[in-house]
Amino acid sequence: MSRKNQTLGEFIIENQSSFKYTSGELSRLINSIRLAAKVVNHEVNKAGLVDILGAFGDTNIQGEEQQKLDVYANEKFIQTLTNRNIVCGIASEEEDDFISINSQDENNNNKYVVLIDPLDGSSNIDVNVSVGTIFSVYRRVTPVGTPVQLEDFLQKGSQQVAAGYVVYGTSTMLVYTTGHGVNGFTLNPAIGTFYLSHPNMTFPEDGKIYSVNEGNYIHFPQGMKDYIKYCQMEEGDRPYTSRYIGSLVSDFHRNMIKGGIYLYPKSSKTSNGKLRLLYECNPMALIAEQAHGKASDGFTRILDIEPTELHQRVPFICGSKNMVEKAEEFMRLKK
Ligand code: AHM
Ligand code: MG
Repeated sequence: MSRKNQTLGEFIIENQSSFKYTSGELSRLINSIRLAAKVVNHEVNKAGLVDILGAFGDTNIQGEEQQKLDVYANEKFIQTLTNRNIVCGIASEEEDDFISINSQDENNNNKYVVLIDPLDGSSNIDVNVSVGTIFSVYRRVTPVGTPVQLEDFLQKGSQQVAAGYVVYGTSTMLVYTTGHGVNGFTLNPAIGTFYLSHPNMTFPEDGKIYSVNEGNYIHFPQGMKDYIKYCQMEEGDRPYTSRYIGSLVSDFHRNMIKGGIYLYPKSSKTSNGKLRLLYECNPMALIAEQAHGKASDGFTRILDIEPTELHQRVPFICGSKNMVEKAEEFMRLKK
């Protein structure tokens, strides 16, 4: 039984028996993410104080400039999961290829792989706006004890055993699901402990907020343009309110609490949108569905998409169920 003010540590132990496979491995994994999140949070919070801002001078596989904190967060999450011998493989948005942990230890019988976006929305760092970490967990499909393969990572989102995010906001929160609803924990920075503050989080069925980078409107497909016009039309409870932080985790988090829809469609400039299926869309889609919301590429359920490559991008529509269904209706009318 979860109760408010329970620590994340207590919650993990008490809920361990509800996991499909109860070896304790998944509990250790969530614990490691909790630890790395605290370390990254500490660094994110002092970003304005130390000379850590600015481009690192490196570009990641998507050809984008990396910020120093991206590199730091990437290292911390990988180190924590590797050193504690928790998983057999890791794929990160900041790495070109996946990392096999088996290859370093032949006795590694771990079953889980983690996919992570260590610091999402990092262009927000140097203007002191919230950023986040997104993670996704799968059971490997290749035999335990052998080096992980690409197919262990290229699984459909519906196969995820856990997913979550950390939002480094006015408070730092860790929100996650292991397939039994969504729970949110707030960090008390004075003692470094996460407390259950948001048990059983759910999207309101309907909402009044739409979140989209409207600067790209001219490049959107007609169905998306029509849906945005619908959001702005005066009728019933419309026009909706427009809110866009440009940090997926924060936009999603607000919409889950207040009711809303997040849209990152394809455009004439980006044929598959911007967001990555494996590191961003799948984990957020699992959380959305577990919170009674919906996630789609406009036509297909995100969790049903068969991945073909690690850094694949996909259009992303996610949020309150009725709002996502309405957006899909418009998309179907005019592809
Ligand atoms: P990133 O992984 O490079 O940080 O990009 C992902 C971010 C999301 O957090 C955010 O919703 C989106 O990019 C914003 O993109 P845009 O600036 O094009 O609106
Ligand atoms: Mg990202």
